[in-house]
Amino acid sequence: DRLPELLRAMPKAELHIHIEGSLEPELIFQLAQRNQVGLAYPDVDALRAAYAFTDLQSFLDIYYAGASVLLKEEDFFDMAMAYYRRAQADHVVHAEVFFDPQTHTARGVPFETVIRGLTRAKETAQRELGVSSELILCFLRHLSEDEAFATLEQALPWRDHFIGVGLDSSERGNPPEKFARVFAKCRELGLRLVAHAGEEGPASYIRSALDVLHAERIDHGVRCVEDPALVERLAAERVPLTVCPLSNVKLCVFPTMAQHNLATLLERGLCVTVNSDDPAYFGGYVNQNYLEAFAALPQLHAGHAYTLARNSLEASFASDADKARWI
Ligand code: ES4
Ligand code: ZN
Repeated sequence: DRLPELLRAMPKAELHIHIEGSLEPELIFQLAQRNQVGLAYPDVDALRAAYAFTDLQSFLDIYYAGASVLLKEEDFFDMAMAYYRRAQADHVVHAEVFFDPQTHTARGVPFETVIRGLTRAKETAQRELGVSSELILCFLRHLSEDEAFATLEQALPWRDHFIGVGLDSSERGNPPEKFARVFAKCRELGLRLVAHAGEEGPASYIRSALDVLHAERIDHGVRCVEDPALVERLAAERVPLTVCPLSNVKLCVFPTMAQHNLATLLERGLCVTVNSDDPAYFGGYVNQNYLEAFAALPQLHAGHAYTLARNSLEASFASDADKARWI
């Protein structure tokens, strides 16, 4: 069976990766030592043993704790370079990388430190690894819209360093409507717009992300199947869904990979992509997501592999010239 080799080797884009979720336990301990930050776990094995999640919130608690070791520009650079090396190994030609500035500014780390480290890594990855990428600033939806506006204000001097904004963190009880005004402002500024919706939250959050926020892509979106008219619309408008199979299983959105709806979404004609979300926490980088999904879902064949890879390149915010080179 040559399908695994095809999945590994085909050129692809990754459109849903939280850079703080690429922080491996070994690097967490290395940075904790370098920065003299205390951790609640004695060693790498104890930390990894805590990666048993029951839902999104149980993951986010440990994800924000892991990010506490990031203090200096070099830390953000080292974290992102480790991701870019893994992405290159998985034949990722283009990545659109989420970052959560509020997780850092809330701890007294200046926005400038975060963006300088990530930008330097982005440029180094292009130059030394041939991996192109863009940065997407995510607002934390468990915080207020005023706090999102304050973050946007801090980011504006760095406007040319990120291509768009997203919305992440605790979905339930934090609907897209809460961020309508800040997304409207970002839209006026010409920023590209994406939002997490329909991961743990209902299909109605996907509708609001489209109609209220004007999101161009939906991150996750797997709960769209609960609303057949919405599925029709997503297909007709070719709204990309950035699906993260291993994430969905680790956070108990689906009990097992065999029960994941990836094949169903493809069958309904949706522009689905496969992504890693938080690879250090969920059991693998993007190729592992392709491999495990295809291994568990017998309906998926080589044709679906090509479709998923082509979708990822097409749904990216890369230039038409770059897309023409890749597709
Ligand atoms: C996230 Cl899986 C997921 N969902 C929402 N927000 C996030 N931030 C990092 N990973
Ligand atoms: Zn995510």
